[in-house]
Amino acid sequence: MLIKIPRGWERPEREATDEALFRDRRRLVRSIAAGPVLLMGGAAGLLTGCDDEARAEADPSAGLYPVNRNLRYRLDREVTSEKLATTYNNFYEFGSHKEIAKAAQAMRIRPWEVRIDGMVEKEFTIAIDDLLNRMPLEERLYRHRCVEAWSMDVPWSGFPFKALVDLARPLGNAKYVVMETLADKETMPGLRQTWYPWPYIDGLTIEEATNELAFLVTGAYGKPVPKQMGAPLRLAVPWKYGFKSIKSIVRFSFTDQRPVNFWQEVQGAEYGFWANVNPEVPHPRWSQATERVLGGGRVPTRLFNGYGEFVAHMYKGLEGEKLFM
Ligand SMILES: Nc1nc2c(c(=O)[nH]1)N[C@H]1C(S)=C(S)[C@@H](COP(=O)(O)O)O[C@H]1N2
Ligand SMILES: [Mo]
Repeated sequence: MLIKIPRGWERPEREATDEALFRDRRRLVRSIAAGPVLLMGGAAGLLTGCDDEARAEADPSAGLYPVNRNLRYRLDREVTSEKLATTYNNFYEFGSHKEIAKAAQAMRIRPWEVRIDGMVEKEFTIAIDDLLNRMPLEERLYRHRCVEAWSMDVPWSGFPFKALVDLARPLGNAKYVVMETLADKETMPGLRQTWYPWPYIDGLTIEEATNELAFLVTGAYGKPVPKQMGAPLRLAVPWKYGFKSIKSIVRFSFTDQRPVNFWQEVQGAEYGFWANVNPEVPHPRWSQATERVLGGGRVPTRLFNGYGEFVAHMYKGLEGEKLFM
């Protein structure tokens, strides 16, 4: 992300603790899931002779797609080719460059559990396939504008974030929802770059999360979303810079404290909490006036990435805040 890396960055104790807890949970999850995975693997193994690792990764959600497109959300450009969108990615857990698609295939996306905690009526953990079965899946065409000034247009499948908030039942005084990405040292070489504040986190106000545009992505191009794009569950908030659209989510925490997101922690002078797209507010090191469309030319960037009619009202009265970085 063209950042200047602060050397010798020390990661806070709380994160080390979280990760230890997380690893234990994962071990537990694996042992519980061993039964069904072995059964499934038996059949797959007979047909393909694939190894244990590959068997455990058969994606049980494949049969859910394609899903119906919601025509309320339209593009004024062509959909980006699947080939480009799936081979030019930002996913620092797998490396700090765009060619991480192959490395990301090492990520294990089953079993996968999502933890809902913090200021909710009752904390709980739900397996991704149970979540998928309970959520109303649809397809939406969304623009995506990276803070680095490139963009793409993707047919995402998934469900409104509001449906997850309704399931979570946050307490009345919760103001934010903080999301966290898987942090697995075994499969994510980027985690060896210890100056980054892993795990990747980001957050929204609950008003933003329940805005009709906030979308939790489980598929892309009519199939389960590929690992490099954030399988099995990633966010799409198209009016904000791309770094807010956190990938491979394992946790949603509800809180009354505004979180410091991953990029803010790395470089607070350049990245903030709100990160709404605005062509008139330059990044400290480059202009945001235009963007390079993947597979296309350079075009003007639009306020709120063209989604002002859906979201601008949420920022009235907040003009004193750094809404656009
Ligand atoms: N966990 C995690 N989520 C992430 C990132 C990341 O490095 N790690 N990069 C972000 C950035 S900067 C962008 S532009 C988008 C890129 O999504 P894409 O690879 O599907 O295009 O993912 C976002 N989500
Ligand atoms: Mo980005």
